Amino acid sequence: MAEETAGPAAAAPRSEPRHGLRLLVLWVLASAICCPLVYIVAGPHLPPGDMSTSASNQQFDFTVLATIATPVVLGVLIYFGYALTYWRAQEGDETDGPPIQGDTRIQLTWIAVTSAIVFALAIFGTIELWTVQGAGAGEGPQPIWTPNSSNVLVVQVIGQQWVWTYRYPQFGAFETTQLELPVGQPVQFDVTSLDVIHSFWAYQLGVKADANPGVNNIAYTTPTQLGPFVVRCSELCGLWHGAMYDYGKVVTVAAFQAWAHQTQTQLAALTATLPPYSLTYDPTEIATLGPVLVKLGLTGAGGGYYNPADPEQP
Ligand SMILES: [Cu+2]
Repeated sequence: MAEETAGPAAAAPRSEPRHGLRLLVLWVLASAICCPLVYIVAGPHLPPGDMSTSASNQQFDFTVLATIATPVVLGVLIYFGYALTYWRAQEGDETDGPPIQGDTRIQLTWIAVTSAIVFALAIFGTIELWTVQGAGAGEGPQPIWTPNSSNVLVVQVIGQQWVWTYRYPQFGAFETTQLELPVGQPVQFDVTSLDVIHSFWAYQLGVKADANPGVNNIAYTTPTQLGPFVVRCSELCGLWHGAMYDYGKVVTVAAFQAWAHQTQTQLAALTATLPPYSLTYDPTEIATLGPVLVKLGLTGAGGGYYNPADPEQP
């Protein structure tokens, strides 16, 4: 169309550069540079870090996904930049572009590539979910993955409006608002709730498990680094949902043993008033506990049960 108005200079048709080849070379080069950068440089900084085995596994998954996504993003950006540079309409050119009638080669390539990516990711995701600690998430009462160790520390996580408490059944089942874990030992979180649906989220540990009343939801991890980690509720659970925020701590095995035995002794009187350790608790029973604790002078001693019927509690 443009040829009709072109002057004699265009008598020999202007040879169009091979845009497809140029785009392909640009894309392959950019991908070859950026994919290793994303995997090697950005990967170790992706959340949730590498403070536990489950966190490391999630970081690996995110790194793989980010590396696969890199050529896709580069493809879009490079095509976008190339089109803006070379296929820009000339000033005053009001004509339509040539109609696109379909291209079997591009269509087949598109279907093959996207199918391959989707199927590969489905297989990768299934393997990662199944084999790697249930990906650090709650696996329900019957986990399909269990740690290969006889030395598993069980910590019961109890969500309640609006605080997390923890029971340690291997240490007399004392209950506390402090979450301490030993480094290098597999931990089994038994997550439940006394009232509404909460979600236990130990961010740097890469553990996130729903806390549902009447359900024991099991999640595993093994802390691999010392230090504090953030615990949040990640399920909107009422007015003070945002206040269900605290820190846990990974300590040495010796420090954990000392803390656990000391706390067990300190809280012995309180533990005696608690409902017997169980995988779930009946909320209607819990409501009667507040007055007992007040009578014993034990509120705020680490039990932390909130009793709406008790005027002494906020
Ligand atoms: Cu909550």
